[in-house]
Amino acid sequence: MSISGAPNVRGVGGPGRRTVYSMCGMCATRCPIEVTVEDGRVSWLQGNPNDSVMGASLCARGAAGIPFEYDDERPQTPLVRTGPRGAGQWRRASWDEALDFVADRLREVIDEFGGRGIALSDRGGPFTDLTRTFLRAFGSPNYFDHDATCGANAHHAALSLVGAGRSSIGFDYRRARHIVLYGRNIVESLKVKEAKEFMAALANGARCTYIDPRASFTAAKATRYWQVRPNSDYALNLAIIHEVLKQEAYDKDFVARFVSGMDVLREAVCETTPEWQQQHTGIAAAEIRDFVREIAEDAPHVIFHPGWMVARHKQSFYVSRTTLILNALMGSVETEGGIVLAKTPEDIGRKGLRRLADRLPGPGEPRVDGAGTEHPQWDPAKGLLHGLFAALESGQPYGIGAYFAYRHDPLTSMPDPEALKRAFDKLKLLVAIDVRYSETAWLADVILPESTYLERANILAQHNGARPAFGLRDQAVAPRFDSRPAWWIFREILRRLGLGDALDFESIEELWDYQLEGTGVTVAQLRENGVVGLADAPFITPRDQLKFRTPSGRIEIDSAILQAAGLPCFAPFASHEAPSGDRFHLLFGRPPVLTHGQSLNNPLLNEIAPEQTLWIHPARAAPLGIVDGDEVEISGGRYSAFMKAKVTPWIHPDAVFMLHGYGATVPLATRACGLGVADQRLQEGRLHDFDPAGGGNALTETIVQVRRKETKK
Ligand SMILES: Nc1nc2c(c(=O)[nH]1)N[C@H]1C(S)=C(S)[C@@H](COP(=O)(O)OP(=O)(O)OC[C@H]3O[C@@H](n4cnc5c(=O)[nH]c(N)nc54)[C@H](O)[C@@H]3O)O[C@H]1N2
Ligand SMILES: Nc1nc2c(c(=O)[nH]1)N[C@H]1C(S)=C(S)[C@@H](COP(=O)(O)OP(=O)(O)OC[C@H]3O[C@@H](n4cnc5c(=O)[nH]c(N)nc54)[C@H](O)[C@@H]3O)O[C@H]1N2
Ligand code: SF4
Ligand SMILES: [Mo]
Repeated sequence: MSISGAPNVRGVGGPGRRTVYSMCGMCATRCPIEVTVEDGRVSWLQGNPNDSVMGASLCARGAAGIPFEYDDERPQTPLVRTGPRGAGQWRRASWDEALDFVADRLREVIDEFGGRGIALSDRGGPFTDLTRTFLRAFGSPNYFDHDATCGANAHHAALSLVGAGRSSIGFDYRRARHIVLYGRNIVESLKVKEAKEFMAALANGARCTYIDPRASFTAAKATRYWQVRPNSDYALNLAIIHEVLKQEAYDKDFVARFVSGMDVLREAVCETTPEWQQQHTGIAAAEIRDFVREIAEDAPHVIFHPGWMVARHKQSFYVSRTTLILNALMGSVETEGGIVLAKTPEDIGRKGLRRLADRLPGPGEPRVDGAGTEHPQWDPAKGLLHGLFAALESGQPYGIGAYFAYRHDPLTSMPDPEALKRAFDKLKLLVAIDVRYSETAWLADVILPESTYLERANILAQHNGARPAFGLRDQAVAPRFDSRPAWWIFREILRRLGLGDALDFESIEELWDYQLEGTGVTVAQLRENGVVGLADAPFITPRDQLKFRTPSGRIEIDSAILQAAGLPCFAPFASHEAPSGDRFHLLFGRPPVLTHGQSLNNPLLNEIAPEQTLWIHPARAAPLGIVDGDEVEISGGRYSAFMKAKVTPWIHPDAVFMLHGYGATVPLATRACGLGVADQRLQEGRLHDFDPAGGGNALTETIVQVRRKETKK
C-alpha cells in the first residue's frame, strides 16, 4: 500500500459564531439539521428546530458528524491508481490531472462503445437530477440507483398497484390506531422523524403488530409479535386477505369506488385459509382470525407497511403488493392515520424545481438492463444494478466501458463481491466519488474525494410528500482537504469533453437560481429556514377528487403493467424447505448506531458499535454443540469466517442473524479494517439471483453453514 505526492491542504477559516441550516449526510435519510460553526469549525450539530417533527433531535449517527468531519482517515486529494486494481498503490494527483485522466479514458470509451457505454450508480434520492443530467450529456440512459439491494421489490409493487413508487407512499403514523410492520425495524433501522412519529402513535395508544423471524427492538415495543418463518410473509398475507374477505371486514364503499380486480383477488385467496398458512409461517390460525377482527375495529386508521426487508427474497414483490392491497381493503389509502400518497408541488398548485435534465434531450437509447422495455414492470428511472453487471460480463445487449460509483459502495452493498470484481475487470474505467475509502473506491482507477456534507453545498432538493417542500444542503465550513462538491466535479468532467452546457453554472447560487425560477421561493428563505414547505398543512386528497396514477385511475389489483410483462397478479406461494442440521437461512439487519458499511470507521461510532454476533436458536444450537458465547465458523460458498454465537430463542430456528456493515478490508480505514464479518461475502452466487417480478436481489434466500470452532486441547 502506498500513496506518493504531497497533499494540498486548504485552510479552515472564518472567525465568529454562525448557524447554518443544512441536511445531515450521515445516512441517506438526509434529515434537516442546524449546524453551529465557531471560528470556522463545526462546534454543534442538532436537528433543525424549524421542522416541527424533527425538532432538535438527531440519531447517534447524525451526532457523529463532528468526529466524521475531523477524522483524517479519508481521501484527501484525488488519487490515481499506480498498481494493479485493488493493490492499494496510489499517486496523489491535482484535480486537473485526475479529471484529465478521467476525460481521456471517457473519450476512448465513447469511441468504442458510444455514450451509452458510460454508466453511473448513486444512492438515489432528491439530488439525482445532477447525475441524470451528467449521463444525459453523453446520451447514456444507464443511470442506476441503489435499490436492487434495498427497496426495488417494494417500489415495483407500489407502481403496479397505485401507479406511484415506493417513495410516494407516506404514512400518517401519529394518527394511526394500528401499525403492522413486516420486518420494518422502525426504531433501529431508523429515520429520525419516522421513529418519532411511530413512538408518538404508541403513546397515543396505537397497537403495533410486528412480524419478523427475529425479535428486534421494534418487537419489544409492539403489542403483538409474530416470529414468522423466514421468507413466508406472502403466505401470511394471502391468509389475512382470505380472512378479511370471509369476515367481510373490508371497506366496501372504498373498494367499490377505487379498486379494480376484486374477482382476481377472491380467486387468488379462495384456498389460502388461516390453517393453510400455519404450515408455512408457523403462526397459529386462531391468531390470524383475532388479528383480522382487531384491524377491522381499527380501520381505516390502519397502516400495513409494505416493507424494506421483505423486499429481499424471490417473492417479496408479492409480499409488498399484498400488503398494499390490505391497505386498500381497509380503506386506509389517502386517509388520516393511514397511507398518504406524496404530492408534487404541481399537485397542490405550486411549481416544482426546474430540472437540469430538461436542458438536454432524452437519451433515445434502450437501457442496458432492459428496465422499461424487456422488463416493462421495472422502473427505467431507477434501473436494476445487477442488470448492469450482467451486461458487463456478457457484453450484451451492448458493451459498457466506464462506470462511476458516486455515493454508492457496490462492493459492500451488492452480494458476492468476488463475482462483482470479476465483472469490474471488464471495465476500462472505474471511478469512485466518495468521502471515504469505501471498498469500491479502493478497487477504482481514480478516487475523486467529494467535500463532506458539512463542507459543501448540493443542488436543491425537492421533497414530494403530503406537504411538498424544498430543502437546502448548504456549506457550513471550508473543506479541510483538497476535495470538491459533486456539482463541480461533474461539470468539470463534462467541460473537458466539450459537453458542459447543461451544467454550465459558475457557482452553486447560480444553479439554485435556475432551479428556483418561477417557484416563488428564494435562496434567502431557504437559508433562513433550511426547509421551505409549499403548503400550510399536509394535504389529503378529498375522496371525490381521488384518482390513482395507474392506467385505469384505480388501485389495480388486476395490474395492466404486470399483464404486459406476462407476470401473474398473484404468483402461487413458493414454500421453502426448512434448512436442517448445520444449514440456516442467513438474515441480516442494521444496528441503530451504524449506517451500512460507512460508519464503522467513524471514531465515535466505532467505539459504541455493538459487537457483531451470530444469533442462533437454542433448539438448533444444542445438536451442533454450540453454547452462548462460543466461537462458531459460518460458511457461505467458498467464504467462511469466525464469529461469536448468541444463542437466543428470539431468532426463528430456520435462520441465523447477523449485523451488516462489518468486515471492511481497506487498510487506510484502520478502525474498521478487519473488524467483524461481511454478510455480503457469505451471499455467494446471489449477484444475479433476484425476484423475477420486482427485480430486487434475493439476499435472504442465502443458506449458510454453521459449526462450532474446533479448539485445540
Ligand atoms: N449483504 C447486505 N447487503 C446490503 C444490505 C444488507 O443489510 N446486507 N443493505 C442494503 C441496503 S438497505 C442498502 S440501502 C444498500 C446501501 O448501500 P450503499 O448505498 O452503497 O451504502 P451507503 O453506506 O449508504 O453509502 C455508499 C457510499 O456513499 C459514501 N458517502 C457517504 N456520504 C457521502 C457523500 O456525502 N458524498 C459521497 N460522494 N459519498 C458519500 C459512503 O462513504 C459509502 O461508501 O446496501 C444494501 N445491501
Ligand atoms: N441505523 C440505521 N438505520 C437505517 C439504515 C442504517 O444503515 N442504519 N439504513 C436505512 C435503509 S437504507 C433501510 S433500507 C432501512 C432498512 O430498514 P429495515 O428493513 O426495517 O431494517 P433491516 O435492519 O434491514 O432489517 C429488518 C428486519 O427484517 C427481518 N427479516 C428478515 N427476513 C424476514 C422475512 O422474511 N420476513 C420478515 N417479516 N422480516 C424479515 C430481519 O430479521 C431484520 O430484523 O433502514 C434505514 N435506516
Ligand atoms: S436518520 Fe440520523 S444519520 Fe440519518 S440523516 Fe437523520 S440524523 Fe442523520
Ligand atoms: Mo436501504
